[in-house]
Amino acid sequence: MSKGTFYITTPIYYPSDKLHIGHAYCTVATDAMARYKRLCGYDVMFLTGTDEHGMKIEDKASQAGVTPKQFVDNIVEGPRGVKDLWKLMNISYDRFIRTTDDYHVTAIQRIFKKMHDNGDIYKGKYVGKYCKPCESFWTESQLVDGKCPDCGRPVVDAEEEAYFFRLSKYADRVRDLLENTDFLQPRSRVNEMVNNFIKPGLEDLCVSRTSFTWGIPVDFDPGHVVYVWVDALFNYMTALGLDNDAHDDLDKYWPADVHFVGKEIVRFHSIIWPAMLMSMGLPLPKKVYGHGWLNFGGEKMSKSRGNVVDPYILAEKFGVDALRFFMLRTFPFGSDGNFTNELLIQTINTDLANDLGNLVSRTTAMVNKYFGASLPAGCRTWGTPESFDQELKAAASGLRDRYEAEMEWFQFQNALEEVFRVIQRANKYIDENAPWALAKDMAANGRRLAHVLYNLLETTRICGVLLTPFMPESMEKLFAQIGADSSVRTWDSAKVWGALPETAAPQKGENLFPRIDMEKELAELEKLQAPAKPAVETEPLAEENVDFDTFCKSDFRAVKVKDCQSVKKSEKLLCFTLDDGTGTDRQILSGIAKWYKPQDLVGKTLVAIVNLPPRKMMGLASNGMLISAVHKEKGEEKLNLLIVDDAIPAGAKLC
Ligand code: ME8
Repeated sequence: MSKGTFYITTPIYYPSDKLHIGHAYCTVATDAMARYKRLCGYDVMFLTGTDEHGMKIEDKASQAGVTPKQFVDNIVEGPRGVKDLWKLMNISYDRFIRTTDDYHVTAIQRIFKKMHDNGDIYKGKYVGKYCKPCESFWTESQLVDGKCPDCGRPVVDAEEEAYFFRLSKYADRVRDLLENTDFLQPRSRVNEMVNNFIKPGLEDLCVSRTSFTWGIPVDFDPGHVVYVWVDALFNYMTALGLDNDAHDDLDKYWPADVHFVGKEIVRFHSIIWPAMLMSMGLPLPKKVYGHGWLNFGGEKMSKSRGNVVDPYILAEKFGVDALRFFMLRTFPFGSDGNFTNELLIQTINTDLANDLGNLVSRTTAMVNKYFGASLPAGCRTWGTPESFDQELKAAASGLRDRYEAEMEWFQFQNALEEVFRVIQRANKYIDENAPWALAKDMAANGRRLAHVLYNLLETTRICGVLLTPFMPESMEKLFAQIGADSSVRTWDSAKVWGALPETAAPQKGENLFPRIDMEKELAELEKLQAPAKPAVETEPLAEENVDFDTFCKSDFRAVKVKDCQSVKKSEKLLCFTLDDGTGTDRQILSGIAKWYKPQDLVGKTLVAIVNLPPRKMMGLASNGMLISAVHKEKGEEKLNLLIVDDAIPAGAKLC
């Protein structure tokens, strides 16, 4: 009998590039959660999909010389595309939504119209900034150093007639939801939302665009397309049948039990999403969980930063289950984690090869060696229990409750820690009992030996059941090796010590998790990953054009360094005395002390922009700026001054 329903979602992915293991992180977590709930006996709906509209996709398609639909079709359905990746990672989703699906398009048009009809969507004029990669609108005051506060990339000016959603109207209700309920987790994200977005005042949200066409048309006002986030967020309900006939599961599964989302999109899910549902008079999801990022080299793994790790390479080398396990075992779900190949191999070697793999192979080998096909009937209760028997049994039979307590709060790492404590306890139990010593005198110790081995098989079984959501394929193999049939792989049986029949027939099989030669594999990975991880990273090109006349006003000159000194009390600044061809020395300060020794620059000819307004730094005047080139090498920031040919005289104009 079903324990009820459980509806869980991942964000729907932008098919603007191939996905990487950063994307797989959230989906693997969702999959583990969905499998766990199914194991517990819930009727689970696990939704994932793709978010296929927006200016970025339109731009990318045009660069690739195909239509936007052809472009997204290839990334979603094509080789090594989104669906292939989920197959590789063994993702057990129940439904896959594409926002280009007809039913979704129609439903969004109806939803938009309803919010227009109820007065929450109105027409106005949008003037502000837009971040193309994030598909986000920002006001000037929200920018950080003039750039997108989410991703740090340049924004473009946007001004157009547009529809607005009355987000401001829902500010108090949303604040109450965040502050006084468990809606948003982990709790630390609540302060972030309230302080950064609600307290400064929620502004109405621009929810239509006219500057591009690749979106869902507003059917009552041609030329407008629905803002991609309105289109995207409602996927969680259209996929169940909201305002469409393609599905009919809304009553059964809505409200969602939890939306798993990355931390940078918590704002959309915990402020805009509930406000729109309030406007529509619809029930709110029960929870939003904002997980951390998988970083690589200290920065969020993302295609535009060029620091992505290819899941295919890792899965082929180490197996999908090891990769799934690694992501959830190593990093707390709510915080960021830094991916390294070393850490991956270390986790596989320690937890999977040493602890779990050894337990299974040693136990099954000993059963076969000392008893043949199976243990003798009755061995479960033979002998007087030793204190370490009691300890092991207590640890294993109490495990399910401890694991459940962690899983219910999405604490995968802690749940796995509980399981591995028991596995480690079982390995210690082997040493405490020294079965090889007992086996020397089977007449005297045979019964004790059988009992010890039974305890080990039974502990392994319980751990195997609880590891199934994380490593489904490997646990199938584990169960086959310890002789546990489907009746003792259940949630209920995970709490019952002794459920494994004594005469189950364990069979030593292939090594579940072979030990990895760290040095050899690291060297190979380095080679394989090199193309995906460029040694040299440069800033993306500016998205905004500067008009020609403005550019021509900048006066670039060759300048010769007459003197260069460190600036007292400053770690960054160097003070240059320059010949700019006018006959009067020019002083410029430049924050490049990290890269140059002052004496090395004397006599060099550099390039400076000389018509910037004077600035004071550390009490010294700076009249212009030296031009340098910046890039990153293996994640480290590098800077090179533009040093030009000595044949260029000081004062020569660059044009
Ligand atoms: O945000 N580590 O799509 P998306 C962890 N279409 N998670 C990561 C990650 C990393 N390195 N890189 C990406 C969108 N993600 C929207 C969602 S939902 C209505 C619309 C996560 O493809 C990211 O945090 O850019 C996000 O949760 C998910 O991948 C999809 O990102």
